[in-house]
Amino acid sequence: MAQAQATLSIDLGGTKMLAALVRDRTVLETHKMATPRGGDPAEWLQALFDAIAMWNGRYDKVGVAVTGIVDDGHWSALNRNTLDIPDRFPLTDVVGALSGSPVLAANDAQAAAWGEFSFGAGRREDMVFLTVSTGIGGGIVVNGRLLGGLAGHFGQFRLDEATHHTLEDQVSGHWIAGEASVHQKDATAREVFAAADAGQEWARRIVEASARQTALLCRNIQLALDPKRIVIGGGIGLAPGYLTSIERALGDLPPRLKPSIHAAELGENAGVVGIADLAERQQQL
Ligand code: BMX
Repeated sequence: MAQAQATLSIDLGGTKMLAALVRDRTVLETHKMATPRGGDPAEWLQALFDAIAMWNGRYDKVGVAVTGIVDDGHWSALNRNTLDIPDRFPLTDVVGALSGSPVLAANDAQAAAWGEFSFGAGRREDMVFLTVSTGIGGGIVVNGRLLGGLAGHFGQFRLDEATHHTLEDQVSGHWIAGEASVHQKDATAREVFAAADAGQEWARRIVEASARQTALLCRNIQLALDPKRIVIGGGIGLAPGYLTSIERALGDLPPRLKPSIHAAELGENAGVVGIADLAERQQQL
């Protein structure tokens, strides 16, 4: 009997674009590229589809998870520091034309939340997923239902009425790299973690400051939603030592108020696995 076609999954974040062929939640092949961060999203997507042209004919539907908000198939940024996307970019139309297949699109962190809830560290319990990445995204699953729209956009919480600074502007990978620039020119967030690991005090302070803010966010999420689990992913969230720093910052909390923190088990595949499952179910958010 002929094998069922796979789903083409795309996870387009502020730093990288990950494409994968996924069948029955199994990632068969992946291709990763840096997100260009300049020019037009149609050009980024064209470059990605050129790079995966060898997969043509192996998929019959597409799931696209993107940083930013997707309304009626149109993609917009909430924070242009994370990725500068023109307002209401026609995402599903453009990907539909490039792939020739039906397309389901959603926010990247919500898709990853669904992946972790269904097949990873969420264990199919009420959960909140947090990605600490270029920005800070999130997804909420309650009673088996993934909340769509703006729900889970914790990185957009405002800290300050006067400046409109967002939480992610003081926590995320983008912030970590910016803070490091006076110590090491053009340092990436990854290089800051390496410097902290090598014992550089300035780098350790930046990483700790970010982890403490994330711990505070987890405390507040627990009070708002009381999830069974908070699952943390993203390049920063899963960087060595980050979760331990969050746990340390939560150390003194009374047990009833303490969030149950878990590392994302699907790692960087959470988004592609989650959006593949949503596309297979044709589950619009
Ligand atoms: C921002 C926001 C979210 C996204 C989150 C993580 C934009 C462009 N993105 O809060 O929609 O989920 O970043 O995105 O406004 P990532 O690119 O860091 O994975």
